[in-house]
Order: sequence, then C-alpha cells, then structure tokens
Amino acid sequence: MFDKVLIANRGEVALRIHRACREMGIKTVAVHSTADEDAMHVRLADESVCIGPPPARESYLNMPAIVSAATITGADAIHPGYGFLSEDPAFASIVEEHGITFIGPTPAHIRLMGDKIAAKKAFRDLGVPVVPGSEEPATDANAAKIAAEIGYPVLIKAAGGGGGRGMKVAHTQAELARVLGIARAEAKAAFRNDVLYIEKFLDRPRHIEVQVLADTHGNVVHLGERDCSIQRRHQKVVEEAGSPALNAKERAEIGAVASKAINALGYRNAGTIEFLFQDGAFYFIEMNTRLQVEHPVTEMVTGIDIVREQIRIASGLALSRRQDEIVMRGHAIECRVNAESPDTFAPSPGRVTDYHPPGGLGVRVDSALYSGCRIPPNYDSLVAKLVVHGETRNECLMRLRRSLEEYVIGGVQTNLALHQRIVASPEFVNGDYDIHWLERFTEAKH
Ligand code: MV4
Repeated sequence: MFDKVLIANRGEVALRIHRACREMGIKTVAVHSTADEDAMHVRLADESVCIGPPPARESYLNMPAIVSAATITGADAIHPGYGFLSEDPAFASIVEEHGITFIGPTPAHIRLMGDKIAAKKAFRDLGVPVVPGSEEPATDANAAKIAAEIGYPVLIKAAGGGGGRGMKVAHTQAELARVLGIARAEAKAAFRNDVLYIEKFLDRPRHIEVQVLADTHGNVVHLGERDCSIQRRHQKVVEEAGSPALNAKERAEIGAVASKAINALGYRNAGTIEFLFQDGAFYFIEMNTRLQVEHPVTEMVTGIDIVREQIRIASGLALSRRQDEIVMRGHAIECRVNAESPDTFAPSPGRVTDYHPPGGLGVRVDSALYSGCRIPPNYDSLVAKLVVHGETRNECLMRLRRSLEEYVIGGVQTNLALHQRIVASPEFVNGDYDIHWLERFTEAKH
C-alpha cells in the first residue's frame, strides 16, 4: 500500500480523497493555487505545495508543477479527483513515467473513452445497446445519407466532445445541411477536433449511469445505477440512487451489461457507463473514466467507499467485495449546492460569513466550506454536496427536506432555495422527470 498520496485537486473532492487516505493510514500532500492558501484541503493535508497562480491553467492543470510537487514530497501515487487533469491520458502517462502511480485507469483506456465514436463502437461490439447512428464520422458528403437511414430527428455530436457541448438537432435534411458546418466549427473550437457523428435524437430520455469497479486481478463489480436526469445546461443538479424509473429486471440487466463490457475491455479502477433510457430501453452513450461528483449516492446505498477501492486497486489489491456481497440498501439523493445567483445562475463568489451544515441520521455533507472561508472566483461554483439516505425513497425525501431547511450558508448566494422547490415538486416526488424537466421548471419560475 502507498505511504503518501498527492491529491491533484481542490475543494470538496480533495477533502473526500484526503479522508479515504487518512482512514487507510496514508499520508497526504495537497497542492494549491495562491487563491487557495487558506483552503480546507490545504489545512487538513499532512503537507502542501503551492503550484501556481489562481487560473487553473497555471496551477491545477499545470502538469510539470504537480509532478514536481509529487517528486519533491516523495508521494507514491497521485489521485486526480474529477475535472482538471482527471481524464487527460497525457497526464496519466507522465505520472507513470515518473515512477508515480496514477490512481485511475490506464492512459489507453482514458484515450479510448475520450474518443466518443471509438468508445461507442467498442461497447456496441461487446453487445451493449447503443443509440442507432453512424459508425463512422459524418462528412458533408455522407451526412444526409446517414440521417435518412436513421430517420429524423437526428443529433449531431462531436467525437471529441462529451458532457453535451456542441450538439445540434436536425429535424430535416435542410436543417442538417445548415447545422453541420456550425457543429463542425464549434467542435473544432471547443475540442480542437472537428470529427462529428450522427445519432437518432431521443426527445425525452432519462440519464442513467452505472458505477463500476475493476481490479487488476480480473474482478469486476457494478454498484448499481444513478439517475442524473435533473440537470440544467449539462450541469447536474440532483442525482439519486437508484433510479425511480427502473424496475428490478431493468436494474439487473443494465448492471450485468455494464459489468460484462468492463470485464471484456480489461478496464481497471472506477468507471461510469452512461446510458439514455427511454420507453423501457437503454442505450449506451459515453463512459467516464474518473471518480464522479455524484459517487456518494452510490456509497450511501452500497456502503462501499469508492475512493478507498480506487486506492486499493491502484496499489494492486483485489476488490474488497464480490458482486454477490454487494447489497443495495434504501435510497440516496444528492443535492449539488452551488454558490450562484438564484436568478441568473451566475457564480456568486465571496466570503462565507456563517456556515451551519445539517446533520443527523442518514445525512452526509461533502464540502470544504467553513465559517469565514473565501470562495475564489476562479473555479467551479459547486461548494457542497448534501447527500441523504433513507430506507425508502420517501424517507429519503423527508430527511432531505428538513436537511435543506437546516442548511445555512451566509454571505454568498446559493441554490439552496431551488433545491427546496425541486424536492417539493410533485414530479420530483413521484420520480416522474426526464432530462428536460429542470429547465422547464426553472423557466416557468422566471
Ligand atoms: C443524446 C440526447 C438525445 N439523443 N443523444 C448530452 C450529454 C452527452 N453525454 C449526451 N447528451 C445527450 N445525448 C441522443 N441520441 C440527449 C442528450 C442530452 C442529455 C443527456 C444526458 C443528460 C443531460 C442531457 C441534456 C441535454 C441533452
């Protein structure tokens, strides 16, 4: 097992990783920008290294600075968290070239899943259902033929994309011709890759993802699914485990399909397989090769510490449980608490004057906030995750409502009131929502 892990991240996820290390008797190294000198992740770590100025490009994305920090402090391994360098195959390679273990998948698997066409083909070849669409890149010459074969409406996606940026819907051949060039220019600007592909457009799907873990001994398990359909502009706002949309048969099937594919791919460490689910059918769309923001809902229902498993896997140990030893118990919901304007959704950085997180049975708060801390303007507006567990979805909702009422974050604007409105809405209470629901809900208010 590792003696010392460098955490190449900030905020709540840096703390989350620190906590797993602490419990395992592993020393931690925090890295931070000059904007984060007083940050909680720096205070808790055994050692810390300043890696650059506030802009992420020059600090949390600064590979030489981070690898140097690991070398100087004698760290055996680096955990990248999520965002920043977590899905950069070059970073994973460079870390390993320096004799440091990257806590994550191989660079080859990160690269494969970063190419959305290649990833989709790999899963389709393994018998996983995918959205009907082109197997090859869409060009000006073949796009109309591909779209006609699939049937309109179609969705144009960027092979280097993901997370939804740069997608365009076309309802007719004329519209396809109009938006193809725009999609290509946007993809090139955003991802430096102008390769596009075309899929049948699903008009009201749910976003359901399966958490998997794989070790280097050939063991693979899935930890059930999360429903992440409550989102706005491709930012998830509420996630739950399990999905209110799946029955027991569908749940077993989506998990089994995910495990089988991960095993065949020879994948290692934690991963998330994303599906769209509509009219009782699920379709693979993408795979994420990192720890995800919403991993705690899965931890709450399985009792498995996903970060601990990641560290164990990276150090060569076997998974701590077999599939038949994993039991899903109850229901969990996560609310992403953002420091943002409730009206414009613009980030609301500043000093937190008062901080009183909720507590009690079944309540978990992952946050790096403290009374008097500063939220810098340079990073993501996510400042806390309120994660609540209950024996039933209804008990979970009761606990979530009172936890949201207890939560006090003073000095900055937050989306706590939006969460209160979501959890009070009949559609959310009934589990009756798709990926478009929250956008309609927030627009109706304005
Ligand atoms: C789709 C789709 C409808 N039809 N693909 C957006 C993020 C990216 N990972 C895939 N996305 C979508 N792919 C087909 N064929 C709708 C979306 C989509 C979406 C998916 C998941 C969560 C939120 C979303 C919001 C808008 C669109």
